[in-house]
Amino acid sequence: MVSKFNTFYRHIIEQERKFPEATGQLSDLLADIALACKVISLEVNRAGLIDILGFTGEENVQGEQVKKLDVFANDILTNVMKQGGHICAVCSEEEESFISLEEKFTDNKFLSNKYICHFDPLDGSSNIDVNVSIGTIFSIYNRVSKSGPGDIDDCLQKGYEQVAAGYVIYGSSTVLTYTAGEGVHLFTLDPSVGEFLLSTENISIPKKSRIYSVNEGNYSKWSSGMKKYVDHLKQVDKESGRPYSSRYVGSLVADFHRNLIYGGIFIYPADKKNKNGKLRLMYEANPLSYIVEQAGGRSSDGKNRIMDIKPESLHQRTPLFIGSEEDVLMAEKFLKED
Ligand code: P6P
Repeated sequence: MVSKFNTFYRHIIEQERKFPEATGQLSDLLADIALACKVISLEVNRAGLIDILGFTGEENVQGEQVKKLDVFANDILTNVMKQGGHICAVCSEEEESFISLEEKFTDNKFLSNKYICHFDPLDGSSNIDVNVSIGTIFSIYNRVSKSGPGDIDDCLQKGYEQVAAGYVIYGSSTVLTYTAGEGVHLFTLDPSVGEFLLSTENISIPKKSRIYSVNEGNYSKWSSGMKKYVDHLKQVDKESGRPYSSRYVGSLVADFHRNLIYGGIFIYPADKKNKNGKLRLMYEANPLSYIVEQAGGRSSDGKNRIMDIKPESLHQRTPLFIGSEEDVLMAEKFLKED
C-alpha cells in the first residue's frame, strides 16, 4: 500500500528525530541524492526519445564503454554532492580517483563536510539501450579525518562503518530502497508530484528461497565448490524445495531487488578469469550488504563477511554471495571444499 503522504524526506526526518544529537545534515544529504535520482529517472525514462542513448566513444576506469546516460548520471550526482556541502570526498565508480571537497561557507558559517559518499551512478548501463532495469547505488560514511578536504583514509573504510546506503532502480517504476541503520524502507516515485512515497517499511528478506541468480555462462571457469553448489540447486528434492528457479537479469540492482522482496541468492563468484570476481566492493557489494543485513539477510565473498573486508583500493573487486541467509550459508558450505 503506497502511503499518500509519507514522503522520503518526511521519513528521513522522522528517523532523524530519534537521535537528539542529529544535525540534520544526513537528512539533507539523503534528500540531495533523492533529488539527483529523480532527475536521472526523468532522463532514463525518456532516453529513447532524445539523443542520450548509445555510447560516448570513451572508456571508463573499468575499461568499459561509457554510455551517455552514465556520464549524465555521474555529473548530476557529483554536482549535487558538491553543492550540498555535507561531503568531504565523493567517490564515483566512473572516476579514477576520489574528488575531495573543501568545507562550504554558507549563511556566514562553515558547514562541516562530515560525510563521504561512494556511488555507482548507473549500474547495469549496458542494459540501457534494451530497456532493462538499471540503477544508482550509494553508500555514506562518516569522515575519519578531522577537517578540510577528505583524504584516501576517509574513502577506504570497512563496510560496517556505513551510516546509510541505498539504491534507486529505474524500471517499470522508479523505486528507492535505503537504510540508515534502522531497517530497510522502500519508496516509489510518483512522477505526478515528483515525490518518493513510502510503499514498504522494515522490509525483511525471506530466510530461505527457491531462486538463485548467477551467470551460468561462466560455469566452466568456476571452482569445483561453486559448480557443486549450483548442481545441488538443480537436483530434484521436494523436501528442500529443489530444483530452485534460475533468474538472472544481468543488472545487479534488478537481481538484488527481486531477491530482497521474494527471497533468493545472487552470486557473482571468483572464477579463473576474474580472481576477485567482477563487482566492486565499495560501490556495489558494501552498500547492498548493509541493506541485506538490515533486512535479515547475509552477504559474504563466499568465506568472509563483505562488510568486514578492509578495502585496499577504491575500485577493488570482490566475489559476492548475497541474499537469503540460509541460502548464503549453504553456498559457503560448498565453497569450503575449494
Ligand atoms: P555479467 C552490469 O554490467 C554489472 O556490473 C552488474 O549490474 C551485473 O550484475 C553484472 O555486471 C553482470 O555481469 O558478466 O553477468 O554480464
